[in-house]
Amino acid sequence: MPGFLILNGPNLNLLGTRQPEVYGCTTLADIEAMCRDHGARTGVRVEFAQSNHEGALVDAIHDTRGRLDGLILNAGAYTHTSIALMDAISSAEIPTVELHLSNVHAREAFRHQSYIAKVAVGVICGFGARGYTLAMDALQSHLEARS
Ligand code: CA2
Repeated sequence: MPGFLILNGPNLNLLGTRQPEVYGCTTLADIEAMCRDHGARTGVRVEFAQSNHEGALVDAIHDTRGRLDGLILNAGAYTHTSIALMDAISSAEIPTVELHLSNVHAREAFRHQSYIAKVAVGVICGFGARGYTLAMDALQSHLEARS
């Protein structure tokens, strides 16, 4: 059974509590439950984590190396700034899907830049919480096509 880390960056612990017009009403705990449920139905072992700290996210990415099969990363604002996260993905050699709740391309210009996309298999954005399970399916298909 493949194992995926679903990793969430800064401020995503606040989901469902503020700015529902941008990020929806679903909490991160709800999303974790949806992903675990989806994993149980589709045969994927799910690890789920969130941190507000760039170094902790780097550590979590390193820890996937040789242990897990894929990474789904909503790096939050670090998406647009973090060469460290980009390098961590490259060094862990983990197939990665970049994920965003909102359609970052329809928002401010500074959200159009992504360091994660440069090392990702693909990007899913704009589908709200549903994007997490879409990303799981996309990553699973990618791994099946590769093997
Ligand atoms: O759309 C996404 O998923 C983002 O990764 C969310 C980040 C943003 O910086 C990215 O450009 C796009 C921000 C997450 C902030 O989360 C909050 C949740 C509730 C209330 C306030 C912020």
